[in-house]
Amino acid sequence: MSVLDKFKLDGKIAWVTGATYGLGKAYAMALAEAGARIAFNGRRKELVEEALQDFREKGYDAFGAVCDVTDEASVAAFVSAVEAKFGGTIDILINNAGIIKRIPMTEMSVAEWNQVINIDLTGPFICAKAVLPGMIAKKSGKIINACSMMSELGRETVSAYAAAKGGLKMLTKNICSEYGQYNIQCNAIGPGYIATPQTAPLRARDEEGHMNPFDRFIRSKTPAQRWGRTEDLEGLAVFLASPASDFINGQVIYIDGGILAYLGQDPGNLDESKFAAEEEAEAEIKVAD
Ligand code: NAP
Ligand code: GCO
Repeated sequence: MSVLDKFKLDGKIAWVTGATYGLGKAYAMALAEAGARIAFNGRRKELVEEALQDFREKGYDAFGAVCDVTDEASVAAFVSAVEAKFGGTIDILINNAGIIKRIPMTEMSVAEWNQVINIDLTGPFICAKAVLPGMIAKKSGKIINACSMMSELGRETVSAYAAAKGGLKMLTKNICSEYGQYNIQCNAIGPGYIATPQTAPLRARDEEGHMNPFDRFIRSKTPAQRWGRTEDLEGLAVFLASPASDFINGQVIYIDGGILAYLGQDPGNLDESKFAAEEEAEAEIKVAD
């Protein structure tokens, strides 16, 4: 097989969860372009229908349905429908569906915590569990999870999201450990800060048109000084779904424009009043010496 042929997905059945917009839709489009038949879901009927139309307009063989990844019975019905439509079991699963709630931990209700954990961590477990038997029988399969900077780092207000994405990193390693013997590879994509509806509030300008301080912060943390674009992630999705990555297993591959490599900081975001107090304390120490 030529090296370029190893990236082809011709005839494969790929399921991308939460692909009505955002990263999921970009992954699904990329997999379709590489030759896969696409199944996808979302929670809103009108958005599923719109996305289905977009796939079909490009001539892609696609199946979309309403299905919440936290509902095991609905996921089982979805998988059966995909198998009936395409006449085979699922070869590739991208566990993309996810939400975030930006709430200080001390103000977060258990219901809000549970909703994030259920969608971002339990959802991938439910979906992977639904496709693994078919992959084991076929002795071949690719599962790709949507990790995050928050699989490695914490930040204010995202405790449930960070706990879920950290857990998803370990679920990735565990699926690799448990099912690698069946030629199943489970890896994760760890996007940095990518411009999608999920991150739109972090870039929104204020009423006077001033740049969002978080936008400035992310640019200062990213050597490329820009947000990621959905197209920045398509190549890795195809690679991890394809035979070209057959001996890569249990890895999280970060696409973050260098954030995790860089000790960046925007001096403009620092609260200088704190330093004045520190300097005073330091002066006192010097006097004591
Ligand atoms: P997004 O713009 O909010 O899109 C999320 C997609 O998931 C939508 O299609 C949404 O449709 C669907 N979805 C949400 N909950 C669902 C559920 N319970 N069942 C089925 N579908 C569901 O998010 P995104 O920015 O594209 O992010 C995609 C994934 O990458 C997420 O897991 C996210 O955490 C992760 N990620 C994103 C970034 C980033 O910077 N954007 C960075 C790192 C990781 P409905 O709401 O209509 O169901
Ligand atoms: C946030 C963001 C992030 C990103 C992404 C980073 O509020 O900090 O939404 O969590 O979406 O997951 O990799």
